[in-house]
Amino acid sequence: MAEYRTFTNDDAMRFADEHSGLFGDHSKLSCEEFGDGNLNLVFRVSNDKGSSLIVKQALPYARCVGESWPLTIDRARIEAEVLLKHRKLCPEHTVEVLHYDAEQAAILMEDLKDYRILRSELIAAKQFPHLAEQLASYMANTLYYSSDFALTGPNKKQQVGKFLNPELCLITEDLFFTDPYCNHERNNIHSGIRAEAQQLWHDEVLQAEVAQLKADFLSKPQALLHGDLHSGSIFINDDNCKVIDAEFGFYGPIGFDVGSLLGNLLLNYLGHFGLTADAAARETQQQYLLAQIETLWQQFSRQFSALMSSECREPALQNSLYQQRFMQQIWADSLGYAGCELIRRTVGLAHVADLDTIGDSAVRGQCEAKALKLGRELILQRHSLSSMAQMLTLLRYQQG
Ligand code: SR1
Ligand code: MG
Repeated sequence: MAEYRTFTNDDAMRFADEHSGLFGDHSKLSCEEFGDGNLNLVFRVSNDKGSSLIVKQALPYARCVGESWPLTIDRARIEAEVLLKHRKLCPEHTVEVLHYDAEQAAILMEDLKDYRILRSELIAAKQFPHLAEQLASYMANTLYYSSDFALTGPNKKQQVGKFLNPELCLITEDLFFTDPYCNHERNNIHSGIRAEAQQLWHDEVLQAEVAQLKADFLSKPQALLHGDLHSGSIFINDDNCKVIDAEFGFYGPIGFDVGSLLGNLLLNYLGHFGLTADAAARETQQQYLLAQIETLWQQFSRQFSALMSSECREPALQNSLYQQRFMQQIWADSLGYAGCELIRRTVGLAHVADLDTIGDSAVRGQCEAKALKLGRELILQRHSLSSMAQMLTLLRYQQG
């Protein structure tokens, strides 16, 4: 295929057939487009023997808004290259990319058909015993091995250059750190929390802290981030989980990935006040989520610290006091970015189903108000909350 054109089902089948040995007989293929994300086309191509692959194509605009929001199709390159890199660093928990075509901005990848999207599963109050350990391992490996602790100075700078992702970073810069704190037309505010949302626009103390977090996002290239590590970017089953959708990847602050994930687990925790009517079932699910949140940080910080102390090749960075300070900084950043995620998913352009699918409008408003309040406290208190136990105490105290 030559010039870029938006794939039809036939194009996707041809693409999958050409670039994999999986199918054999082209005439027996079928295809459906089932993308429901914000940006891309996603096709499943199957044969009559039950084999299937995924074709993902970047559209030249943001799908959720339309052609009035043009967007580079080079994001498919970033996505393919981040996934290939992360798969080298953590093969167990990264989806496999089989082929990438720059011209068509299309990626051929494995179909995780034995897996489900984590967000939908958590909304349905499902539990996965290894969730926190597996995601902690994914983050520790991908973030440590792409950082200054593992790479030489020249190699790291070359990697930073390769993964510059200005257009998608700008989306995050706007949606995460700017829109929720002003009366922006892109915001999407439920009528039940209009007053709480308006308070954000005049909260200069909060805005100063968000400015610091944004400045760090702009200028702290610590590691190759996934860049959009929410529960819709994770496929899971009882045995394993795999991360997908890395088009927002770039070199940024490590706490951004950790905080995005923590923020989404917290959104789900708050959502269950409206999603799960039965008090005992709700309590069980929320306890499960809190245990996962605790384990996620414990395991991530333990693994990342162990890697720093045993693998670091750069003499100056081997200093153990410096390494402790580095972990404390990741912790505070993670809380701050988790707080931003809670706020932007509640009043910004891109919401989450954990809150949006709460049927009772008044209850939804209460859950969203809790998300704004918790988000604000996490941002403001990120340097004084010195442990996960303290963070969980804040959460329980606020909801009590
Ligand atoms: C216009 S893109 C909106 C959001 O969807 C993506 O998944 C990112 O989270 C982005 O902020
Ligand atoms: Mg995505």
